[in-house]
Amino acid sequence: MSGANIAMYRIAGVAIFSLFLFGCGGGGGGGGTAAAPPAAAADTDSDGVDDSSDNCILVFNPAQRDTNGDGHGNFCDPDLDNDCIVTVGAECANGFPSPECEASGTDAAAMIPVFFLAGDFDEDLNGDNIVNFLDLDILFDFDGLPPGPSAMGLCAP
Ligand SMILES: [Ca+2]
Ligand SMILES: [Ca+2]
Ligand SMILES: [Ca+2]
Ligand SMILES: [Ca+2]
Repeated sequence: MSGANIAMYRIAGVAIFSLFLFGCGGGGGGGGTAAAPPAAAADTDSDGVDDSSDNCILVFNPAQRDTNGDGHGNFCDPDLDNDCIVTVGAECANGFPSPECEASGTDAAAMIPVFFLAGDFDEDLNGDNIVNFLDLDILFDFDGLPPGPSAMGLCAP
């Protein structure tokens, strides 16, 4: 084998070795250990409004509709008399609406004057522009509880 041939083999060997190295080093795009993403702001109900500013932290309400402006979105604000507790009362638990319920002074009673009326009422909890049994269902779910929770915390204990 001549010196020239040896030199050629060496050059070829170095080239192949270089390709091998390059192939290994450059082929891993996208692999490897990615840095941990920054902690996302909490959005418990996934409505696109961070918990830190959501007026109904546990209810999907991207519109944040709050017709009485008290910091609790309508979806979680069946506290129609604004005393920070939602009450149905025995008078309203059955046969709602009824005169006995209406005389009870509860939050359920406060819904009676606009029941089955269309409009942007505080009593329209779900925002479908009518006060009906769907809204009453929400109110019943809150019986004995404060409205919210809301980031504004107006009725926080
Ligand atoms: Ca919400
Ligand atoms: Ca409200
Ligand atoms: Ca109340
Ligand atoms: Ca409604």
